Amino acid sequence: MIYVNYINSLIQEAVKDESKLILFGQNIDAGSSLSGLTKGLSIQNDSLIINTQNSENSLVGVGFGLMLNNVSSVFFMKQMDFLILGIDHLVNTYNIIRQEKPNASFTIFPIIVDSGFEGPQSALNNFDDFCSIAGVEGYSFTNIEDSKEIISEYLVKPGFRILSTGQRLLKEESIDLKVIYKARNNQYFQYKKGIDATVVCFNQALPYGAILEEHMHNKSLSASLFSINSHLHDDYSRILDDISATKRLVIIDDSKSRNRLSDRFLSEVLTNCKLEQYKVISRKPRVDDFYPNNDALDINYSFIIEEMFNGNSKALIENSMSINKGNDKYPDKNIVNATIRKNIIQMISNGNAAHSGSALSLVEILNSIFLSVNVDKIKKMTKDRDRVVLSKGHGAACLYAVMHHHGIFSKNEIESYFKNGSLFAGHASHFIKQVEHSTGALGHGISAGLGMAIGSVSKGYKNRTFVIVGDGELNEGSNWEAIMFAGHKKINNLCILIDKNEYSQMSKVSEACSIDPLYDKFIAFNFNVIELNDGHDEEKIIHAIHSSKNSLKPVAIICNTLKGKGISFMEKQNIWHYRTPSGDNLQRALDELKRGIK
Ligand SMILES: Cc1ncc(C[n+]2csc(CCOP(=O)(O)OP(=O)(O)O)c2C)c(N)n1
Ligand SMILES: [Mg+2]
Repeated sequence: MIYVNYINSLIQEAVKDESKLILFGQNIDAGSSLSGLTKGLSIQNDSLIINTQNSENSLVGVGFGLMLNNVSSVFFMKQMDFLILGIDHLVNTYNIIRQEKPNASFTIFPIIVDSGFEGPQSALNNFDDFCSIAGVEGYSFTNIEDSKEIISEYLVKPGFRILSTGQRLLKEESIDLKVIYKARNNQYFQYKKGIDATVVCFNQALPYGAILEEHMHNKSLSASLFSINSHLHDDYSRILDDISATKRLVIIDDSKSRNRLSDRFLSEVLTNCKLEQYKVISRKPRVDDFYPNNDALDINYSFIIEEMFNGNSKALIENSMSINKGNDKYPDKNIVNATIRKNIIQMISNGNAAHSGSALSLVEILNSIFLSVNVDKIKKMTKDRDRVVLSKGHGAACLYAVMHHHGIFSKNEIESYFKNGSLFAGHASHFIKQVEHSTGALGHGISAGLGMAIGSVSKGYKNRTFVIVGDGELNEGSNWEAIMFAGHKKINNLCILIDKNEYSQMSKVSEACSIDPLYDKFIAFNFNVIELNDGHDEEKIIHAIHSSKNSLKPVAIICNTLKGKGISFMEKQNIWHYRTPSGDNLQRALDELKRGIK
């Protein structure tokens, strides 16, 4: 069975008989994004399933509030990096209540996005860091047996914890390994007992450990195999005894944490055990980790075995990925918006990516901005350039295609979109020189743009900062803090453009959590507001940008747009938030666009 379906069945089982349990998160009714993790949940009459908006900080607070009111809940989250927004609650609110040992249960269940392509904001495979900052219990799992033990034990159990697994594993067939020992509180599991070496896996690395054990077995060597499931330190004496007997240790850790449990474990081993040989297979923490890499480790098993049994050096083996930084040729072309749309669709289709609808609604907004700014300064990245921050970073295909249209990126570069090793990742990435800011986790662009705008005022630059947000994105509370501050300080070189296409990830914004009346809200926050009924009318957008140049307050331009604009069967069809155009769909889209390209 595919692992995501298996985990889904465990969740179903764990919640079905619970009374007065609240399950919440974005689109959890529909399976929690498209992974299917929470699809088809059936619950008791007095329990609730609540589809929420994306506002992770507040929702973590809600979970703790429920707990304080003795109500149990599970918060399902699409990506672990979104939980960063909730870190304040994880540290502070939880600190207040952790001493009380509440009877209610609160579990956060995020997925670690470790399959690359998504962009720097999503490259957070740092579960150890999370648990160590906040001192919270965290468990990861990788296979049939440990998932079953952990989910059935902890999904609904008094107290608070985070449970997680990796996106890469979810897509694969479930791994079936026989457990021969389970440590107290599910801290770790043992899968094999051997005499020649001990293999200890951290984070989501067990599948590599199992392959290594198999390779050893084929060479008539036997290894003990352990996987550490808890991300907080524990008593490892049984593993230390095993290592003392085998005298050979391999540690495999596929996380990107800087504060790794495996480092602490190794120092404990080196203090307590006499080793003949050891190897640590992990990433050396470095800035490249935050490039949009696939987090899979590339392990040369024969080499490791050779080194373990015949090598001299006790070495750290680093796994590195190559990054394609693109080339610097910028063709100078004139392209109409239909061509920009054609490029977007081809980029998304070739990369097998998503977010067509989100990119298509942005075309005129972004193109109008680039038609209004000094592109040459952006190309050269002068200090006084106008700054363009695409806060809804999942619309990156449009940003890249528009910047290509303005001669900033080459065709080759944008064609590498969403391909392994390319910097042109699925979410806007500032590892590309002319992209102002990395976004993708929603709710970050306005505050970063506000800082840029204030910075310009302090330096005396005459430039403006443009931030483009989605309407669903405005559900994030962090936006409103920055909006309030900008209005209060009258930061008039900040211009926010809202792509108001009425849809969020899967539902309508008005259904998930309404942001209306948006015009009045911005007025109340001391902004000058311009609302455009047709957010695809370039002349009007450009006029709004120019006419607000001398505003004494920050500016908001509300653009009423169509999600999927320009391709008839994508317009207002939110399935194109995720679906990749291919085959007949692709052809139909390109045919429709061809008519607009003359
Ligand atoms: C902090 C955070 N929470 C949740 C998500 C998941 N997410 C990706 S796109 C999206 C919908 C955003 O809707 P909107 O801003 O209206 O953009 P649209 O796709 O409609 O252009 C959501 C919730 C995210 N990227 N970041
Ligand atoms: Mg929207």
